[in-house]
Amino acid sequence: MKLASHDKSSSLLPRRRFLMGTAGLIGATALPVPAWAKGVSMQHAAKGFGTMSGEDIRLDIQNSHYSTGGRSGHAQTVNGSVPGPLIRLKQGQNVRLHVTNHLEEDSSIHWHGLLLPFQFDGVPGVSFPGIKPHETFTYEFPIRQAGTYWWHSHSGLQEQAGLYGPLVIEASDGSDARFDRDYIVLLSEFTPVHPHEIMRKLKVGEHYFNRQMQSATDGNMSGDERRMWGAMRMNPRDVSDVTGSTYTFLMNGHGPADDLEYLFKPGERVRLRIINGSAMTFFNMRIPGVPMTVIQADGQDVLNHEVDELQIGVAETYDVVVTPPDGSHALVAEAMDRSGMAIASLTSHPGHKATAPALRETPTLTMADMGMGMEMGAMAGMSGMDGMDHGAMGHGQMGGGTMDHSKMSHSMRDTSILPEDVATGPGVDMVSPMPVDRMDYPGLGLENVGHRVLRYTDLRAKRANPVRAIEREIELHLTGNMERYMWSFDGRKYAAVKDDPIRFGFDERVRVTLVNDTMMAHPIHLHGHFFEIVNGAEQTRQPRKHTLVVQPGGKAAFDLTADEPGDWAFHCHLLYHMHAGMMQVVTVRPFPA
Ligand SMILES: [Cu+2]
Repeated sequence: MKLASHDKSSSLLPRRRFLMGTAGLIGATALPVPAWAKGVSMQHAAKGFGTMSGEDIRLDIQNSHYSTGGRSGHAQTVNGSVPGPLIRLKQGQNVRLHVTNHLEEDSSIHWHGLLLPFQFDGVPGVSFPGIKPHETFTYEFPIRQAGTYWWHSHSGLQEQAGLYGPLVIEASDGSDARFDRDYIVLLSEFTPVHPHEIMRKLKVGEHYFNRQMQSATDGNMSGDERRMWGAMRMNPRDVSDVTGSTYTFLMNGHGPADDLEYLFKPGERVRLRIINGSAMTFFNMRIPGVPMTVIQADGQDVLNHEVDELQIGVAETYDVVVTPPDGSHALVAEAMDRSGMAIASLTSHPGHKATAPALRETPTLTMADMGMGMEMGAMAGMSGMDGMDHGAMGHGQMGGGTMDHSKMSHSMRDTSILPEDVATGPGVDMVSPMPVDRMDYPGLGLENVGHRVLRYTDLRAKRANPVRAIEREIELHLTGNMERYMWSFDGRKYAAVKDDPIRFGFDERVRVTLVNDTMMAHPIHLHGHFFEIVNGAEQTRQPRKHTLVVQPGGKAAFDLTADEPGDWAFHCHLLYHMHAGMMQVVTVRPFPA
């Protein structure tokens, strides 16, 4: 056992050695020690990342140790850092990525948002067998696109442990040179709790991580409202599955205590490539006093749109351009449930730290989040009413009528209203009685913040899409049992549908409508394609995305030209939802199969 070199107190050495030896002995005989902890001296992970470029890139996956702000624990790293390296490529080049797995378990890397042959997409069990311990797999493909993307493990819960990093592809037309600075803002979480322990706790107790619950004697709800939520066995503060009580929120691998700094000179145009590489957290991104011009969504150019704040779902990316005035500005990524934030200083004065804004109040779910969009008019006086989107409300039932709580509770459990092909059973404990399109919803807690917030309905593709008529429409339900932590598509968890993929004919044009029968937002990601989200724009201007957030109790649609043959993963990008079964395989091949 090698002692840390900074420990100069020689009198402590013998005792230290003795204690460590004993601990090792006990560990080996009495406790199930994970393979990575057995006599391995783990490297301490670097925070932040280096850059890898060129045609041959080597990536080494290994166990490490990470700490920030008084929390520390096990991490899994690529090339020794959290996040792993920035992979910076050029549109039109070829790349070979040689990935060596030094773990004692299978691993993989998936290139999130990239168009490529499906056998190099990196999803074990779908596109390839995975990378066995101590083996190397070489991914090889041409780079057909440009923009901001990321990469992450698609094995188990390794992504939560640190196996993720940014991926940027420079456009071949030279357009990336129009900015003075080009920065990555990669958002994620660190947890000292092992990811498998988080999964176990989510299974045994729904509210284990949520310390913001309104109890019956707490908060400002009326007795009537409390009885209503109680009758539905739901809680309006049930916003996130895992919160800041467990997570430290990171920006480029740095916690709030690490004082991350982005430098600029006054007058410069600064591009921020915002990537939500977290496992479970939606973030509200803002720079108080500095407007942001959105120029890209999910790596695809959009028409310039200026906002003061945007909510970014897990696995999404947004590129924004800012021209900050002289001074130090807080670059704030507040967790959607307001349980913490990732933060850095965007400053023209090196070493000068920006003042962090206070966390805002935890937002509260509304009836719209329960799929009662059209009935909200009857809910006058309910908690959260002030923040509601009145545009989405029906106007026929306004007027403060009495509401029948038992009837409402019953309608949310009424699985008979689901289409026949949705499996019902213990995996489905809620349905949305009246799901409405919520594409104009800015995200939970941002309905009434008093400044401009990005909505999906603001996005317009910069390059026009080819005009294609819809040939087929399908509807999929996002289903779950919150208390048992079961998540699925159409009531069937992934293991049960492996042999029954969603089939698209090659080049088929399909409209897919996703109906969210749960009270959580799900960021739904399709591998290997871009779809166009149906956001009210004319078809040629519908923005192309790889991930679509379907708001609670709402529905959302995308148009897809299925022109990438192969088997592709299609799943919720909340890591523990995917792990619990909210995943499917999409197969694209010539008909008849
Ligand atoms: Cu989900």
